[in-house]
Amino acid sequence: TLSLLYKLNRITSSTTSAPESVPAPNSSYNDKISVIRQDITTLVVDAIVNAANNSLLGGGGVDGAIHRAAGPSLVEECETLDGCATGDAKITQGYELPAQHVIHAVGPIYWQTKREGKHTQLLSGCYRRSLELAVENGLKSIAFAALSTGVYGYPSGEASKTALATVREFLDSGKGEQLDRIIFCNFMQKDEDAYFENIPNFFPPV
Ligand code: AR6
Repeated sequence: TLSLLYKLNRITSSTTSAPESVPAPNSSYNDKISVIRQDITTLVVDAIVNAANNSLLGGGGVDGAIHRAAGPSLVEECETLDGCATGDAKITQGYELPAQHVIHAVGPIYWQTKREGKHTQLLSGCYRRSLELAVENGLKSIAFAALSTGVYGYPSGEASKTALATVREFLDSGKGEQLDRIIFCNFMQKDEDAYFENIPNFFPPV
């Protein structure tokens, strides 16, 4: 639950100097960002972001866990959506989940899309489209699974950098003003570690 979340400014308080290319600190951003390690299906938030596939009809990993917890109405709504392109996202209700909505994002398969040099752009698209959908639907809190870092093979470090850069860019654009909580919800220790390592470069301590 949200009581288990912890604030980024505490996480990064021991960080020293950051590289020159990083964005300037902005305390109002850091107050919105959380990194946790938890089962995403337990979160009480306005939307959780699922790591889906092009069919949107369910699968293994976090997708399977979300569909099991949401109950059969979720796949019924998904059947009406006509799938989803890689790098894009679609929103549904949350049904039996504690989260109000599910945003189904389709991340890139790493080894396929890297060959074409499209992996970064496609993963970034998932995060940006999910944030846009949250704003369009008047949502205030959103929790992302670590998209593509499971069976789709995206390395955790690289994935976390793309996720953090895209969220920072979205907030810098001013479009994310209504969002008061953006959560990176990890399941594996390696993914949480990657966030802790990279977060100070995108959300520097104030
Ligand atoms: N809560 C939060 N994160 C989780 C959970 C959970 N309950 N379970 C797993 N993860 P993956 P992908 C993490 O494989 O790589 C599906 O079959 C997991 O540790 O679920 O984007 C879809 O239908 C990893 O960090 O998704 C697609 O076909 C992250 O969720 C395909 O897998 C994503 O791992 C998508 O592959």
